Amino acid sequence: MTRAGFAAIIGAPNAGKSTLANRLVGAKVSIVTQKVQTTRFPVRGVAMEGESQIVLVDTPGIFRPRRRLDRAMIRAAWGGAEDADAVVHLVDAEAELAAARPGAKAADRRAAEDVAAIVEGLKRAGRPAILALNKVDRVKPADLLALTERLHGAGVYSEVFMISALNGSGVADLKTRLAALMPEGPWLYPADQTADLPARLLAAEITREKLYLRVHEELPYAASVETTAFEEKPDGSARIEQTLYVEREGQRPILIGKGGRTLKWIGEAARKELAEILDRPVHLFLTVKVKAGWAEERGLYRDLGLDFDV
Ligand SMILES: Nc1nc2c(ncn2[C@@H]2O[C@H](COP(=O)(O)OP(=O)(O)OP(=O)(O)O)[C@@H](O)[C@H]2O)c(=O)[nH]1
Ligand SMILES: [Mg+2]
Repeated sequence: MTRAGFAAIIGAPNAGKSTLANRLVGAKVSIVTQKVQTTRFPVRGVAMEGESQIVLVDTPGIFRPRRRLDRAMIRAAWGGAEDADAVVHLVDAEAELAAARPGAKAADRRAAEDVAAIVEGLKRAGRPAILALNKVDRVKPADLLALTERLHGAGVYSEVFMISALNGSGVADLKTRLAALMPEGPWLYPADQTADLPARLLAAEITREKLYLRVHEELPYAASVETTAFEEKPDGSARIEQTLYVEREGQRPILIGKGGRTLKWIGEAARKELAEILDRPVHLFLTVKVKAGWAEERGLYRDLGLDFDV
């Protein structure tokens, strides 16, 4: 008898949600960077485990929002959890432990505050979640035990898993558990499908990932990527045109780099990966434009499946 359902992965920015989604699916469905707030909208990935189909919903990190895009991202993350058959709260165990030590870094303290706010949110929602402590490859087992006890004490978790989304340890057990939690029913996707992002959006995400990897500080948050043309050529290759938006004129030269070096690196890295994912040669053309209000445009939110008015 087959099972199928949704499992949402929620958590603070940078907890490793997209890494875990990719690991469970066994393919890259969501972009990953070392920077917080990489994922901007819920991304689905399809994992199979025996007769069970688990549709993973990778969500944007939940944090204290500042701008409209932040609020929409967080609303979407909680929305993903509300609609799911299982909710995994992923916690960066390394950051959580570091935050409790004297002289902790601001980033770790912020991550711990976000975790506390998510625990409150889960309490209010009144539904049990699975706690998954991530990045256990970076912490001592003894510390992990104390952390588990503390978080479990909040009374919002049905069970705890200790995993490394990066090296895969513990992920198989979590997957088995999620499979068992899926309701009986027919599969929602063909068994060989792993992702459901439209090719244009996936292509834009890959380029955005490279931008995040290459450009630092505030710029990634001031940038967005749009695929403006996606053409299948008769020779079997794909011709893709994309526009990279930044908010201010001063950001344009940073994104382009000396002699165009930065943009070239981004384009080359994105092209390589797209060729792999699409399994065909890719010709990628990038243009940089300044559009102060891109993050205030209704159309963007619609395209990403985000709510504009939150
Ligand atoms: N050491 C270690 N690093 C990890 C692990 N899981 C994820 N990471 C790293 O943590 C960083 C963030 O990973 P992401 O998967 O992008 O995190 P996210 O929760 O999706 O982040 P947002 O989309 O910004 O909310 C990346 O540099 C990952 O390589 C892990 O188990 N161990
Ligand atoms: Mg992510």
